[in-house]
Amino acid sequence: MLRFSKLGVTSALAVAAMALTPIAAHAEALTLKSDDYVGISFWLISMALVASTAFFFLETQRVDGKWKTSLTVSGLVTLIAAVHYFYMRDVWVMTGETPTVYRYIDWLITVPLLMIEFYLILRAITAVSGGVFWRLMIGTLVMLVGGYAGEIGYINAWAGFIIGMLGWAYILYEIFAGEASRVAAEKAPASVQSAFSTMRWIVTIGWAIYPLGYFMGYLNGAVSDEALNVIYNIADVWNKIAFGVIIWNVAVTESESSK
Ligand SMILES: *C/C=C(C)/C=C/C=C(C)/C=C/C1=C(C)CCCC1(C)C
Repeated sequence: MLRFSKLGVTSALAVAAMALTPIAAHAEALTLKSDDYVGISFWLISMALVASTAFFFLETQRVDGKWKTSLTVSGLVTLIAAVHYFYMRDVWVMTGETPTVYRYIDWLITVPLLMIEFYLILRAITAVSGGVFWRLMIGTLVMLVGGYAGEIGYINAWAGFIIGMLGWAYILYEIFAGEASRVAAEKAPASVQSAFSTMRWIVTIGWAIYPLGYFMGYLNGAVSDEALNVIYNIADVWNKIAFGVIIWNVAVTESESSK
């Protein structure tokens, strides 16, 4: 018979109580209103991110060893985003304010991981230089640090925007015309080439939503906080979950074709 020690049960209960306390204390303010569409979008997407995480992690069992890292990274992206979404949802539901700090912390961790995916899917099929990895990392950091510094008023808002745009341009150059794109075009099998190409269009079109949000929401105030958050939330489904699904698809296709 399975036996639990008294100490084990007590500490499990204590942890559960600790985890629930902050929620109970703010129970009133935290109730999601039926007409709070932004709050509802935060909820829906949190759950989609949780489900995607379980899916990506479980599916690592199905693919060849060399594809497991890419799939694990997809799951890490959705896991980290899910936790941030819980916090962002609470900030929004309780205060009605845009959770800028949590957004940027989430971006600061998940965007480099998304960038690493370009490197990982190439490395699964051929030799790639570490330079590809580092250039993608540097572009990402310049983009995010510039944007954040501008958004919190640490530097001029326009200067932050321009620095961020330069970082993004550098990333686009690497994946469309730099070494990464050459390796994909010359050495990758068809399925990897097609995944690579879809992924870079996500980085072009799907990612354009964030600087547009910065411009319309922050620089010229043409878009409300409500609209901005819903748009960012939908963008994240595309840029985090769909991006992961593309990688899952190529990992499964390549693993099955090598059997
Ligand atoms: C999952 C989250 C993702 C993919 C977030 C991506 C964020 C960006 C591509 C942000 C880009 C920005 C610029 C290109 C200019 C400056 C302002 C930023 C940081 C919003």
